[in-house]
Amino acid sequence: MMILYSGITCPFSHRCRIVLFEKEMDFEIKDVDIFNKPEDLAMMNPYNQVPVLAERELNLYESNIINEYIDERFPHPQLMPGDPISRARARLFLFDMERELFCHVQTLENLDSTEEAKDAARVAIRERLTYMSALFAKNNKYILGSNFSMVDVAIAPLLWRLDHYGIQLDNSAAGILKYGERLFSRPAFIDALTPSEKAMRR
Ligand SMILES: N[C@@H](CCC(=O)N[C@@H](CS)C(=O)NCC(=O)O)C(=O)O
Repeated sequence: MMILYSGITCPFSHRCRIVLFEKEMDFEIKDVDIFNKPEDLAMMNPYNQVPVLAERELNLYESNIINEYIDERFPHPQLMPGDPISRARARLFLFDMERELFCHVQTLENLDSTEEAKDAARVAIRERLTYMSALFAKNNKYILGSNFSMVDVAIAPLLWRLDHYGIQLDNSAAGILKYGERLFSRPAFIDALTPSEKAMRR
C-alpha cells in the first residue's frame, strides 16, 4: 500500500492528498510534524521535507513528481491529459506555477522569512493570480478547459490559503476566485483537508 508522509498544513502535501482522494484507492497518510521530523524522513528524501510517498522499495519526493506517479499507477480518473501536446502544455503550466507562484508560497511558509520578503511574496502572488484570471474569461471551468487536471490540483492548496496568507484579491480576479470555489466543492478536495487546513477558511 502507498504511504504518504504529509505535513498537516503543508500546501505541497495537500496536493498529494487531493490526488490520492481523487483516485479513491487504498493508501495511508502519516501526519508529519515538520518541527519534529521523524528520523527516517531524511533517508527517504535527501531534502528532509514532506511530502514523501513510499511504496515498497520506492521512495518519492517532490509533490508534482509524486502526483504524476500516482496518476500513472492508478489511471482513473486520469489527471494528466492523454495526448502528448496537451500533456506537454500541462507540464509547462506546472513548471510556471512553481516559478511564478510557489516560490513565493515557500517564502510565506518559511519561518525565517522577513516581513518585507513576505509582503513582496504576497504582492507577487496577487499579481500573478490576477493575471491568470483571464484564463477563466472564456468560461473555462478548469485551467486546461473543461476537464479537471493535475494543474488544478497544483494550484488548489494556494487558493485555499489566500486568507490564511493575508492575500486579498479584488474584482479583477473574480474569475479565479469563482474557479477556486469550484475546486473546493469537489468531494475529494473536502476529504483531503486536514483539521488544521479546514480551520484556515471559514
Ligand atoms: N518542492 C517541494 C516543497 C516541499 C516543502 O517545501 N515542504 C515543506 C513543508 S510545506 C517542508 O517539509 N519543510 C520542512 C523543512 O524544509 O525542513 C514539493 O513540491 O514537494
